[in-house]
Amino acid sequence: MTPSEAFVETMVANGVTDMFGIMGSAFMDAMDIFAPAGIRLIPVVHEQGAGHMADGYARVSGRHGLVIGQNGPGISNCVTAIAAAYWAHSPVVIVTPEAGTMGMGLGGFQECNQLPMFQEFTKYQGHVTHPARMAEYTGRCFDRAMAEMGPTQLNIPRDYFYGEIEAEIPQPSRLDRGPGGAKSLDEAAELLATARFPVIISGGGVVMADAVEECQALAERLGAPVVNSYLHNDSFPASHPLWCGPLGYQGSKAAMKLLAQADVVVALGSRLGPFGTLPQHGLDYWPTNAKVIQIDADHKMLGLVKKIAVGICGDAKASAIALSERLAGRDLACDTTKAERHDTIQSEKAAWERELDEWTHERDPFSLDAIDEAKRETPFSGGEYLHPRQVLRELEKAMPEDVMVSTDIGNINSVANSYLRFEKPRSFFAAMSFGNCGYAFPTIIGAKVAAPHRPAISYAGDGAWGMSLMETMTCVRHNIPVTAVVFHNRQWGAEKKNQVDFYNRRFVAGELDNQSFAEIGRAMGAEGITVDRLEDVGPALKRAVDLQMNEGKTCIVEILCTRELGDPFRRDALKKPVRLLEKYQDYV
Ligand SMILES: Cc1ncc(C[n+]2csc(CCOP(=O)(O)OP(=O)(O)O)c2C)c(N)n1
Ligand SMILES: [Mg+2]
Repeated sequence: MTPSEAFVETMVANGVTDMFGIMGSAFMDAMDIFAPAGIRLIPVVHEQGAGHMADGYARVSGRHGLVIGQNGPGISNCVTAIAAAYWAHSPVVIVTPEAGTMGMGLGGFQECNQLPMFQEFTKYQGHVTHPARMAEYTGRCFDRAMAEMGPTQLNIPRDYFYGEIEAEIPQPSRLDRGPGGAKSLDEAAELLATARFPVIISGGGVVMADAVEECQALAERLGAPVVNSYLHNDSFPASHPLWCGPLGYQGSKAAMKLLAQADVVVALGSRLGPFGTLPQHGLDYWPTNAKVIQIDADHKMLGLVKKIAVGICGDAKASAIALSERLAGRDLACDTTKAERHDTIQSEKAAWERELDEWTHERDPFSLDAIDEAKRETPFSGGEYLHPRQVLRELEKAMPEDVMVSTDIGNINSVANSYLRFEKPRSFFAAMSFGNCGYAFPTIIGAKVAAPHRPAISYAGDGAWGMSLMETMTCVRHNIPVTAVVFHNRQWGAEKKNQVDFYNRRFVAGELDNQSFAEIGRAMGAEGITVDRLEDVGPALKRAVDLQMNEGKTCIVEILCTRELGDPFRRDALKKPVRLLEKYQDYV
């Protein structure tokens, strides 16, 4: 066969049916046979979008997502998306055709060294060193992406697609994951047997290992509250009595207050990332005296950020089963207080819901000024500017069943964390630790390709929306209907919040004077709805989802919001300004 055929046949062996990218001469020989191989290459507007789509595709399907582009700029356009996928633990395979071997180093067209730019954000980089090794490297990239749950890179000098080789197509090799070592599991079970107030943190590993049921069984045995780790709101069903909501930035006070009482913590499938456990709502809730049992499939995460008592290198599902088995039939110290703890959990949850209901708008001085200002203005559409929290509550109430939601980086998107609840795993695709604006929309497009029967909704602020809105054309061109909610507050709000808190409201580069995003959406061939009355929020979302599910149409729901701002992202990382030079003395 030819190396192009070996490449394509290895993708087929791995069950690839969809990939995202923009065509290029560098891989045209292989691309020519994608269709007969049963592979659809979905062309996007910008390769960053393709990378995020592959990420969304992987996150919802639990399988690898694929992105490909032209050597040089097509590939460098993907760097941000691959970094984002890395921190979302997404098995994205990026195929990077590169300059031909006979020209490399001479400064030819679109020539660049493509390995260093992904070095930090990949679990494995397969560089095809000889055309005869095409299938071997291709297969390994799939295997490693799935084994390590992260991006891998397949780098192919463009002349290596041509020729004639002998090749065996490797069959996919997938890890048979286990519960971890018996010794650590025994130690964990002993700790749990003596715990008075155990709390479970259900992390992304629970989603990836499809371990919600097993997590639930363990929680029910212990009567333990279950909190979602930061931005893994879909790691436990929100309707379950033991569910308490997410930890971390703009998370659930009930979750944090209950975790603060823990004497033993089970971090199931969580790396306990540093950002996700920062103090919130004025609560420094991490139980420093509690004994932590951390379970992660990656041994390098055990004890990395938080001090732990027991580290279990295991699959969340298998480990949860192994722990439940070890506790079965035993008397546990916490058995006697089950009813009491149940009441505590319910009352904390009820208190937080009440607080959320009453928290209709932000109350800090800047936000109050912004609300006053909004009252004096009339938006272009004639209605009024809405309070983000009320908008988020209405959206929550209008969410369809089985929904998939992606969120971006921004102030309103962060506040949304309190209002996004899920019944099923693989439903929530937030921009994770890489934290790039522009993540949500292309990611939900990829998710929709993988799960066309599920309603797909993205959230983005107007700034982040500007970075990604052009992929509306991808939705329209290729019949991938989604619903995009845009919080139009006329500012890069999240960063402006720092200027409020630390820079005496000296606003630099924070204002956004936008056109109507509904209208821009319509110009791209989508539907567009502008919402400027609170009672229209729910109906607008429902209408947009109806358009998506029943008419196959993408709809941009633009919601006009006041400029009020919730708590900031990085209070931990900023300092009050000090100016030493005379000319800057006023800038404090
Ligand atoms: C690619 C990228 N550029 C810049 C930032 C810094 N940043 C974080 S949040 C934010 C503002 C987001 O504004 P918007 O999307 O309008 O949402 P809002 O905060 O107004 O709700 C910026 C610029 C980032 N996270 N990612
Ligand atoms: Mg904004």
